[in-house]
Amino acid sequence: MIVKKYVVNDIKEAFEKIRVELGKDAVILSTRKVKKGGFLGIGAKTYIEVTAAVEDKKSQQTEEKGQIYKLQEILSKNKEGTQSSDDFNELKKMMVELKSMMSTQKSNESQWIQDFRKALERQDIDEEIEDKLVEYAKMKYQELDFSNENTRLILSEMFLPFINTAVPELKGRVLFTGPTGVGKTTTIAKIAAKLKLNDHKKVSIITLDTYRIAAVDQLKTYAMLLDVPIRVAYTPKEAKLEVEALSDYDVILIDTAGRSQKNEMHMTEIKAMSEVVNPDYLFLVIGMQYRKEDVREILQKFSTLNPTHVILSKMDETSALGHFLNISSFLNVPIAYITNGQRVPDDIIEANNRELAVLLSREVLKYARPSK
Ligand SMILES: Nc1nc2c(ncn2[C@@H]2O[C@H](COP(=O)(O)OP(=O)(O)OP(=O)(O)O)[C@@H](O)[C@H]2O)c(=O)[nH]1
Ligand SMILES: [Mg+2]
Repeated sequence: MIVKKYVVNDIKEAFEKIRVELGKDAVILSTRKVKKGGFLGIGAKTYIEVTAAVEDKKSQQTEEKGQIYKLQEILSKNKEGTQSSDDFNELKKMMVELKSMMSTQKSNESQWIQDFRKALERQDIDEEIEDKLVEYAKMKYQELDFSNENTRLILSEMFLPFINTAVPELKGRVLFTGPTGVGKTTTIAKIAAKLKLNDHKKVSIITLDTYRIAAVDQLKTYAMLLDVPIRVAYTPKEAKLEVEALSDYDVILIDTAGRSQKNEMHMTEIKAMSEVVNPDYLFLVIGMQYRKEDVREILQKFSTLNPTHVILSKMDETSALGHFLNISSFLNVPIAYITNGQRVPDDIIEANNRELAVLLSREVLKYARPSK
C-alpha cells in the first residue's frame, strides 16, 4: 500500500493532487488541520493535511492477510484524531464536502460494488462500516464474483474483524436489562437452565420486575420447573437484602422490567437499581429486528449502566444480520449470546465471531447475486 500526505489549502486541491498522483482508486484515510509558518504561532497560516492511500499493484500478493487489520487500525486512529480536534466546525464542513464528493464517486462505481453495497444495506449494516468494507474490497480485489460460492469465504474474513464476541463464565450477580419485550425474562430462563443442567451450578433468580404480576408468575413457573429459588424485590433496599441473602449461590440471575430508552425516569430508576445490585455482569438485551438507528439509540441510552455484554435476541425473526457488525462499532461491548426462538431452554447460542461471520456472509452473498 502506498500512503502519502498532502498539505493543501482546501480539500478540492487535495482531491486533484491525489487523483493525479495516486490514481482514481486512492482512498482518503484522514484529514486534519495544521498550522504552518509564522513565529511562535503568530501569523501562522492554516492548511489541511490529507493522508491518502492506494494499493501498490506490485506488492499486492504479499502480506495480504494482515491488511484488513492495518486498514482498521488507521481508520480508528483517524477517528480518535478527529474527535480530539479543536476546530470542530471547520472539520465538520470538510467532512460534508468530502461526503458529497464521495457520493458522486459512489454513483460512478462499477456494478459489482453497487451490488455489494446493496447487499450490505439489505443487512442493515451501518454506513460507516459499509464504506470501510467497500474500500477494502476495492483495494484488495479487482472484482468480487458473487455467483461464486467461494466468495463467501472472502466475505466472511472481511466481516470478522468487525465482530466482537465473548462468552463469560458466569458467576456472581448477573443483571439483565433492555427495552420492553425483547426477551429478557425468557433469556434468563434459558441461561438458568443451561447453568443448572449443563454446568451443574447453584443458581438463583431475583426479579425486580414488579410492574406486571404476569411477569413474576412467568419467571416463577420457569424457576419451579428448574427447581431454583426465586425472590421478588420491590425496592432497591429489598433488592440489596435479597442479593445478600443469596450470596452463597454460584450465580444470581436478576430480571428487570423492560424500560423504554426514551423515558428518562425509567432510565434513572433502572440505574438506581443497578447501583444497589452492583452486578458482576450486566447484560443488555436487544432485539435483532430493531433498525440500526434504534439500536444506536438504545446502546447510547443504556450505556450509562455500563453494560458488560450485549445479548442479541430474536434472530429467528429477521434476515438482516448487520447488527453482528454494528454493535462493535456503536459500543465497545462484546456480544455474549444470540437467542433464536421462543423455546426454553433450547433457543439460545453462545456468540462466536467466526460463526456469526459465516451466517452474515451467507446472507450477503445471497442478496449480492445479480438477479437474472
Ligand atoms: N421469536 C422469538 N421470540 C422470543 C425470543 N425470546 C423471547 N421471545 C418472545 O418474546 C416475548 C417477550 O418475551 P419476554 O421474555 O417476556 O420479554 P421481556 O424482555 O422480559 O419483556 P418485558 O419484561 O415485558 O420487558 C415472548 O412471547 C417470548 O416468547 C426469541 O429469541 N425469538
Ligand atoms: Mg420480562
